[in-house]
Amino acid sequence: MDDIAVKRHLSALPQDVIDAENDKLMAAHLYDYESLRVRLERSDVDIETVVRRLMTLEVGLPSWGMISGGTRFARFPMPGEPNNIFEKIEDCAAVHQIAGMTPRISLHFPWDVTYDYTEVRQYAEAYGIGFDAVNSNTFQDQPGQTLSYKYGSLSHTDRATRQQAIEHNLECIEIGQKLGSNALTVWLSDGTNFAGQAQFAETLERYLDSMTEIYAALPDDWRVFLEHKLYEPAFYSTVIQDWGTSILCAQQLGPKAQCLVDMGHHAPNVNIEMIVARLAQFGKLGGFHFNDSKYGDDDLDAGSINPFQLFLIFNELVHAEERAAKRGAAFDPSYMMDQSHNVTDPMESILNSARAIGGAYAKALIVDRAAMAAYQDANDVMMGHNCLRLAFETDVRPALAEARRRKGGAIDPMAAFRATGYRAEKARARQPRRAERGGIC
Ligand SMILES: [Mn+2]
Repeated sequence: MDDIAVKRHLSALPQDVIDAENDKLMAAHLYDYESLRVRLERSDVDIETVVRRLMTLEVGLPSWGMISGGTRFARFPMPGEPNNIFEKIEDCAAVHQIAGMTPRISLHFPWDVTYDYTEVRQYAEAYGIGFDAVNSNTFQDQPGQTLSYKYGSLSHTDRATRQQAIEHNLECIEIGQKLGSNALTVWLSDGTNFAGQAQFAETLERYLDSMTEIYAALPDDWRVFLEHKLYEPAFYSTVIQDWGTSILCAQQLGPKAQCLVDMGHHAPNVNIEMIVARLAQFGKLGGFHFNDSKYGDDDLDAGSINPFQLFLIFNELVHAEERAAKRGAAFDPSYMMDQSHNVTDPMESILNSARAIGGAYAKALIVDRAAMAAYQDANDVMMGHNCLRLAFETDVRPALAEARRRKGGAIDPMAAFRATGYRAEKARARQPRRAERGGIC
């Protein structure tokens, strides 16, 4: 097995504690890894190839997910939560040190507004952390804001309110440029609660006019992600309510506009993997917000409710990845998490989600695609289905653990994180947060 990558950055966690935890597990890990290697070899799958591809998987972390989330009823903060952007970056770096697959943080404005972005960038770079898409926020009014978003923002009936929302997005792009980000995510909460409140067509026209101005301000190497959401906070209609409206708008805006799929932003039982396939086929799959849900937009930990769905999504992503590679085409969706951690330590939830996302990717990588294609051509339904079932039922944890270990991370993420005593130390060192509202989008 390959050597561990050399560390070139500041460590948020004591590396010797992680290494000591790995030492304890190493004999068992080697045995499990060898068992999986032999098992995969029987299916002509090279475990080294799987591990190397797993090592390329990168998922951005939401800055708002580093603190306890909440519902519209309450938020219950925990001791040791980060109080500012620097502490959020430190937590992100700690997660990345253990998981080895979360090298970027996705900021949200104005929640993450600060006075010196050069300082923020340098601080993050010292930890080896970069910046994912910046997120604008026109779904709530900020202190001192001139015009209200109560009845909408980018699609508002009032030109001046739309202009204010446009300017906020332009400011987000400017901040993102200072940080070295290269994408803007726009989730629009605009919509209606009553039939007759607004005209669907005119509202969408106003949104497109606003987005055209934002699009024009994108630097050459930037993308804008349009994040659709079925409902909430509007409960009768939402302007960008599904992937259909999203792709129509992205196509109208131009090549830099792509669609972002948040797993929780669909009606229950919607075939999300099929949406992924459609968007990828037409070059409009821009990004992902991983999470899970049981009823609606629950923002639960990725893979905690329906791991099979997560696997099926990665099955489409791997298929799209390989399809694009064959044609020499680009396929580079931006993977991010968007979760609300209400009753767990946010860092532990993120570590578990990283494991679920990596596991889904690993299982998708071992699907026997040639066999599945042959079964599909022959209309052998059961055997085609079993190609997916066999991969899904395989315990790929040793491959995932090995990918983490080679990046200096932990064989057992949760055990290593708890062994560092990081949260308890931060509970002593950091100011306690007030129980103000949480933020999810
Ligand atoms: Mn989202």
